[in-house]
Formats: sequence, structure tokens, C-alpha cells
Amino acid sequence: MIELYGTPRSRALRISWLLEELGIPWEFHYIDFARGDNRTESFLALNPCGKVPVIRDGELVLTESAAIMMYLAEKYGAGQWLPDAGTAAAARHYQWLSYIITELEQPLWTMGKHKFALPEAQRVPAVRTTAVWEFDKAAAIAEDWLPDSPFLLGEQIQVADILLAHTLLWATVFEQDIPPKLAAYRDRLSARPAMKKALDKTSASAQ
Ligand SMILES: N[C@@H](CCC(=O)N[C@@H](CS)C(=O)NCC(=O)O)C(=O)O
Repeated sequence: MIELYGTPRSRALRISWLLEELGIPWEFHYIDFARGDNRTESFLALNPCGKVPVIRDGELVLTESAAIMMYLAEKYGAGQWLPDAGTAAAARHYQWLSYIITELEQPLWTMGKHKFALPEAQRVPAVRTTAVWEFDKAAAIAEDWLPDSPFLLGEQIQVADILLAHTLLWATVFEQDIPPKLAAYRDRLSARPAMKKALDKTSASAQ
């Protein structure tokens, strides 16, 4: 049984969504930031950063959402969720993962940090204008790169699809304009039943 620590709509949603797609049993531990659950000694022992998501799989405790996704897909994906290692498709998949995290998520998170996540004294509101500009530039390129196939690498959904769709959902929460092809892709991916199941299950634990 995989244990997932997080809050329903944080980066933990990438993991809960993928867990539902993989169809493996998992248990959710709600980490309430307002209550300080991420600052307790027991949580900091799992992740000294005090951040979610964290998973536990037997002896293994793992942090960093992209690393967790890759691990779960490799171990439980039955060869369906990642391209074969060493192929051009795998290289393209790595390119997408890196682009999503460093070019799309980074400016979004900069917006979030300077709006609500950082302690008030550390927030610099003007940084948000730059982050919006950076996000728009990166999203325009992703829009050009988005293939006509159902998923990023063709006919088969891969880890990077969940990561991109989740990041685009975040962009929407942060009220960013999303170019039309990416918006349609986000809507199509997030309509998958696994996404709703993940949200329902984690939201029920957060009551
Ligand atoms: N690079 C990490 C970032 C994790 C992260 O920043 N998580 C946020 C929620 S989405 C968090 O736990 N924030 C709490 C805090 O910063 O105190 C990942 O991808 O997992």
C-alpha cells in the first residue's frame, strides 16, 4: 500500500491522479498547513523541507513530485507510462518533464510564492509581473510544440501528460491565460475519471 502525504489540490494531486490511473492501492494522509502538520517533527523526518507531496512505499520515503511520478510509473506502470529507455521518445519525454517544471511551473510558483506562500516580509509583489511575462512566453512555445496526437508522445498517455495537465490546472487557478490548444488539452486530460476519483478521495480526507 502506497501512502501519500499532501493536500488535495497541491502538487500532491499529480501523484493521487497518477496513482488512480495506475490502479494501485493507496492511502492518503492529509497535511493541513494551517494546522502546522507540515512542521511537526514526524513530518519533517519524512521531508525536512516541510513540503508535500511525500510518498512512502515500504521502506522507501520519497519527495519531489516529478521523481515520485517517475518512480511510480517505472515500478507500477507495466511499461505503459514511460517510453522505452534510451529511445528518442524517452529523450523527448525528459525534455517535456524538464520544460514543464523549469519553464512553466517555475514562473507559476514564483507568482504563488509572492502572492501567498512566502512569509509576508519576503514577498515582492513586482516579481509577479515578470513571472507572468515568463509564463506567457513559455506557454506560447508549449502551444507550438503540442502535437496533434491525443497525448504528448502520441497515442499513449505518459507521465509527462499528467504533469503538464496538472501544471496547466494550476495556471488556471493562478488566473493565467492559457493558449487555446493547451487549454483544450488541459480540459480533455482533466476530464479523465482518475482525476475526479483522486480529488474526491483526497478531499474526503481533508474534511
Ligand atoms: N519541488 C517540490 C515542491 C513541493 C512544494 O513546494 N509543495 C508545496 C505544495 S504544492 C508545499 O508543500 N508548500 C508548503 C510550504 O512551502 O511550506 C515538488 O515538486 O514536490
